Amino acid sequence: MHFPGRSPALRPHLIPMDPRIEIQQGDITRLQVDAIVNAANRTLLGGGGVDGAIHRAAGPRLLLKCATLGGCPTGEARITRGYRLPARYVIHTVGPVWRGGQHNEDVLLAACYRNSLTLAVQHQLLSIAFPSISTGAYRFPLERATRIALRTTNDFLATNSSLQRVIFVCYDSRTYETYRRIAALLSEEISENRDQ
Ligand code: AR6
Repeated sequence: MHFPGRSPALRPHLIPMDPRIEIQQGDITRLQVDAIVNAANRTLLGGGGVDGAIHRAAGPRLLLKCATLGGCPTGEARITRGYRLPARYVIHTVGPVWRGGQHNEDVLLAACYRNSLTLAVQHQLLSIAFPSISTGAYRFPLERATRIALRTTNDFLATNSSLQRVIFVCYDSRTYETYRRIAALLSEEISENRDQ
Protein backbone atom coordinates (compact mmCIF):
# COMPACT_ATOMS: atom_id res chain seq x y z
CA MET A 1 0.00 0.00 0.00
CA HIS A 2 1.26 3.50 -0.81
CA PHE A 3 1.07 6.33 1.74
CA PRO A 4 1.84 9.56 -0.13
CA GLY A 5 3.48 12.33 1.83
CA ARG A 6 4.65 10.19 4.72
CA SER A 7 8.30 9.60 5.40
CA PRO A 8 9.26 5.91 5.36
CA ALA A 9 9.81 5.95 9.12
CA LEU A 10 6.25 7.10 9.78
CA ARG A 11 4.60 4.85 7.21
CA PRO A 12 2.61 2.19 9.05
CA HIS A 13 3.27 -1.27 7.70
CA LEU A 14 -0.11 -2.92 7.71
CA ILE A 15 -0.06 -6.14 9.68
CA PRO A 16 -3.38 -7.87 9.01
CA MET A 17 -5.52 -9.32 11.73
CA ASP A 18 -5.03 -13.02 12.37
CA PRO A 19 -5.19 -14.68 8.93
CA ARG A 20 -7.56 -17.34 10.30
CA ILE A 21 -10.28 -14.63 10.45
CA GLU A 22 -12.51 -14.34 7.36
CA ILE A 23 -15.37 -11.97 6.61
CA GLN A 24 -18.09 -13.17 4.25
CA GLN A 25 -21.53 -12.01 3.19
CA GLY A 26 -24.25 -14.66 3.16
CA ASP A 27 -26.58 -16.97 5.07
CA ILE A 28 -24.90 -18.69 8.03
CA THR A 29 -27.27 -21.69 7.84
CA ARG A 30 -25.64 -22.79 4.58
CA LEU A 31 -22.10 -22.96 5.89
CA GLN A 32 -20.31 -26.28 6.06
CA VAL A 33 -18.20 -25.64 9.14
CA ASP A 34 -17.74 -27.47 12.43
CA ALA A 35 -19.98 -25.01 14.28
CA ILE A 36 -22.21 -22.04 13.55
CA VAL A 37 -23.04 -19.65 16.36
CA ASN A 38 -26.66 -18.73 17.05
CA ALA A 39 -27.61 -15.28 18.36
CA ALA A 40 -30.24 -16.72 20.69
CA ASN A 41 -32.24 -15.41 23.65
CA ARG A 42 -32.08 -16.58 27.26
CA THR A 43 -34.85 -19.15 26.83
CA LEU A 44 -32.98 -20.91 23.96
CA LEU A 45 -36.45 -21.70 22.62
CA GLY A 46 -36.08 -20.01 19.25
CA GLY A 47 -37.10 -16.63 17.91
CA GLY A 48 -36.75 -14.46 14.81
CA GLY A 49 -33.68 -13.31 12.88
CA VAL A 50 -30.76 -15.68 12.63
CA ASP A 51 -32.19 -17.78 15.50
CA GLY A 52 -35.36 -18.49 13.51
CA ALA A 53 -33.36 -19.26 10.36
CA ILE A 54 -31.12 -21.72 12.23
CA HIS A 55 -34.06 -23.55 13.83
CA ARG A 56 -35.90 -23.78 10.49
CA ALA A 57 -32.84 -25.19 8.75
CA ALA A 58 -31.86 -27.56 11.58
CA GLY A 59 -35.36 -29.03 11.95
CA PRO A 60 -37.50 -29.73 15.04
CA ARG A 61 -35.00 -31.89 16.90
CA LEU A 62 -32.91 -28.80 17.62
CA LEU A 63 -35.76 -27.17 19.55
CA LEU A 64 -36.44 -30.41 21.45
CA LYS A 65 -32.79 -30.50 22.52
CA CYS A 66 -32.70 -26.79 23.41
CA ALA A 67 -35.77 -27.27 25.63
CA THR A 68 -33.72 -29.60 27.83
CA LEU A 69 -30.93 -27.07 28.45
CA GLY A 70 -32.72 -24.82 30.94
CA GLY A 71 -31.93 -21.57 29.12
CA CYS A 72 -28.67 -19.63 29.06
CA PRO A 73 -27.63 -16.41 30.83
CA THR A 74 -26.58 -13.41 28.75
CA GLY A 75 -22.91 -13.65 27.71
CA GLU A 76 -22.71 -17.43 28.13
CA ALA A 77 -22.88 -20.18 25.47
CA ARG A 78 -24.23 -23.72 25.06
CA ILE A 79 -23.52 -26.32 22.40
CA THR A 80 -25.83 -28.75 20.57
CA ARG A 81 -25.61 -30.83 17.44
CA GLY A 82 -26.53 -29.20 14.13
CA TYR A 83 -29.12 -31.83 13.11
CA ARG A 84 -30.14 -31.09 9.49
CA LEU A 85 -27.70 -28.19 9.11
CA PRO A 86 -24.52 -28.64 7.09
CA ALA A 87 -22.70 -27.52 10.27
CA ARG A 88 -21.97 -30.31 12.77
CA TYR A 89 -22.71 -28.18 15.85
CA VAL A 90 -24.61 -25.08 16.86
CA ILE A 91 -23.17 -22.92 19.63
CA HIS A 92 -26.01 -20.90 21.14
CA THR A 93 -24.99 -17.65 22.80
CA VAL A 94 -27.10 -14.84 24.20
CA GLY A 95 -26.03 -11.32 23.36
CA PRO A 96 -26.96 -8.29 25.46
CA VAL A 97 -29.94 -6.11 24.58
CA TRP A 98 -28.60 -2.59 23.95
CA ARG A 99 -29.83 -0.29 26.72
CA GLY A 100 -27.66 2.77 26.09
CA GLY A 101 -24.21 1.33 26.84
CA GLN A 102 -24.11 1.73 30.62
CA HIS A 103 -25.40 -1.74 31.47
CA ASN A 104 -22.29 -3.83 30.85
CA GLU A 105 -23.26 -4.36 27.21
CA ASP A 106 -19.68 -4.26 25.86
CA VAL A 107 -18.37 -6.78 28.41
CA LEU A 108 -21.30 -9.13 27.84
CA LEU A 109 -20.93 -9.02 24.06
CA ALA A 110 -17.19 -9.78 24.31
CA ALA A 111 -18.06 -12.69 26.63
CA CYS A 112 -20.36 -14.14 23.93
CA TYR A 113 -17.46 -14.35 21.48
CA ARG A 114 -14.93 -15.61 24.05
CA ASN A 115 -17.26 -18.24 25.52
CA SER A 116 -18.30 -19.48 22.06
CA LEU A 117 -14.66 -19.78 20.96
CA THR A 118 -13.78 -21.56 24.21
CA LEU A 119 -16.57 -24.12 23.67
CA ALA A 120 -15.32 -24.72 20.13
CA VAL A 121 -11.80 -25.38 21.42
CA GLN A 122 -13.08 -27.66 24.19
CA HIS A 123 -14.85 -29.77 21.54
CA GLN A 124 -11.74 -29.85 19.33
CA LEU A 125 -13.51 -27.97 16.55
CA LEU A 126 -11.42 -26.44 13.79
CA SER A 127 -13.87 -24.02 12.13
CA ILE A 128 -16.57 -21.74 13.52
CA ALA A 129 -18.84 -19.12 11.97
CA PHE A 130 -20.41 -16.17 13.80
CA PRO A 131 -23.32 -13.91 12.86
CA SER A 132 -23.23 -10.30 14.02
CA ILE A 133 -24.50 -10.95 17.55
CA SER A 134 -26.90 -8.40 19.12
CA THR A 135 -26.96 -6.01 16.14
CA GLY A 136 -30.45 -6.99 14.91
CA ALA A 137 -33.41 -7.22 17.26
CA TYR A 138 -31.16 -6.39 20.24
CA ARG A 139 -30.11 -3.05 18.59
CA PHE A 140 -26.44 -2.97 19.67
CA PRO A 141 -24.75 -0.22 17.55
CA LEU A 142 -23.16 -1.99 14.60
CA GLU A 143 -19.70 -0.34 14.54
CA ARG A 144 -19.22 -0.77 18.25
CA ALA A 145 -20.31 -4.41 18.12
CA THR A 146 -18.05 -5.10 15.14
CA ARG A 147 -14.98 -3.75 16.96
CA ILE A 148 -15.78 -5.97 19.93
CA ALA A 149 -16.34 -9.05 17.73
CA LEU A 150 -13.12 -8.65 15.78
CA ARG A 151 -10.88 -7.55 18.63
CA THR A 152 -12.08 -10.23 21.05
CA THR A 153 -11.62 -12.93 18.41
CA ASN A 154 -8.22 -11.66 17.34
CA ASP A 155 -7.06 -11.59 20.98
CA PHE A 156 -8.42 -15.10 21.56
CA LEU A 157 -6.61 -16.49 18.52
CA ALA A 158 -3.34 -14.94 19.69
CA THR A 159 -3.28 -17.51 22.49
CA ASN A 160 -4.86 -20.43 20.60
CA SER A 161 -3.33 -22.53 17.85
CA SER A 162 -6.01 -25.21 17.42
CA LEU A 163 -8.77 -23.23 15.67
CA GLN A 164 -8.09 -22.93 11.95
CA ARG A 165 -10.95 -20.76 10.65
CA VAL A 166 -13.20 -18.15 12.21
CA ILE A 167 -15.73 -16.78 9.73
CA PHE A 168 -17.85 -13.69 10.33
CA VAL A 169 -20.97 -14.14 8.24
CA CYS A 170 -22.65 -10.84 7.44
CA TYR A 171 -26.21 -11.16 6.21
CA ASP A 172 -26.66 -7.69 4.72
CA SER A 173 -24.28 -5.43 2.84
CA ARG A 174 -24.22 -2.73 5.54
CA THR A 175 -22.94 -5.26 8.06
CA TYR A 176 -20.45 -6.68 5.55
CA GLU A 177 -19.03 -3.25 4.66
CA THR A 178 -18.77 -2.33 8.35
CA TYR A 179 -16.85 -5.52 9.17
CA ARG A 180 -14.44 -4.91 6.26
CA ARG A 181 -13.84 -1.31 7.30
CA ILE A 182 -13.37 -2.03 11.01
CA ALA A 183 -11.04 -4.97 10.23
CA ALA A 184 -8.83 -2.62 8.20
CA LEU A 185 -8.87 -0.01 10.99
CA LEU A 186 -8.00 -2.57 13.66
CA SER A 187 -5.12 -3.85 11.53
CA GLU A 188 -3.65 -0.35 11.51
CA GLU A 189 -4.09 -0.04 15.27
CA ILE A 190 -2.43 -3.41 15.83
CA SER A 191 0.58 -2.50 13.71
CA GLU A 192 0.92 0.92 15.37
CA ASN A 193 0.86 -0.69 18.83
CA ARG A 194 3.53 -3.15 17.77
CA ASP A 195 5.73 -0.28 16.59
CA GLN A 196 5.56 1.51 19.95
N1 AR6 B 1 -27.24 -15.65 8.47
C1 AR6 B 1 -26.42 -14.72 9.01
N2 AR6 B 1 -26.84 -13.63 9.66
C2 AR6 B 1 -28.19 -13.46 9.77
C3 AR6 B 1 -29.14 -14.37 9.25
C4 AR6 B 1 -28.60 -15.51 8.58
N3 AR6 B 1 -29.40 -16.45 8.06
N4 AR6 B 1 -30.38 -13.91 9.53
C5 AR6 B 1 -30.23 -12.74 10.17
N5 AR6 B 1 -28.92 -12.46 10.33
P1 AR6 B 1 -30.72 -10.99 15.14
P2 AR6 B 1 -29.83 -10.29 17.87
C6 AR6 B 1 -28.27 -11.29 10.94
O1 AR6 B 1 -31.90 -10.10 15.27
O2 AR6 B 1 -29.76 -8.84 17.54
C7 AR6 B 1 -34.00 -13.43 17.92
O3 AR6 B 1 -35.40 -13.34 17.91
C8 AR6 B 1 -29.07 -10.03 11.12
O4 AR6 B 1 -29.18 -9.33 9.87
O5 AR6 B 1 -30.91 -12.32 14.53
O6 AR6 B 1 -28.71 -10.91 18.66
C9 AR6 B 1 -33.47 -14.19 19.12
O7 AR6 B 1 -34.34 -15.23 19.52
C10 AR6 B 1 -28.18 -9.28 12.11
O8 AR6 B 1 -27.09 -8.67 11.41
O9 AR6 B 1 -30.00 -11.26 16.58
C11 AR6 B 1 -33.36 -13.12 20.17
O10 AR6 B 1 -34.61 -12.90 20.81
C12 AR6 B 1 -27.63 -10.39 12.99
O11 AR6 B 1 -27.90 -11.62 12.27
C13 AR6 B 1 -32.99 -11.88 19.37
O12 AR6 B 1 -33.48 -12.11 18.04
C14 AR6 B 1 -28.24 -10.49 14.37
O13 AR6 B 1 -29.62 -10.17 14.32
C15 AR6 B 1 -31.48 -11.72 19.28
O14 AR6 B 1 -31.20 -10.49 18.65
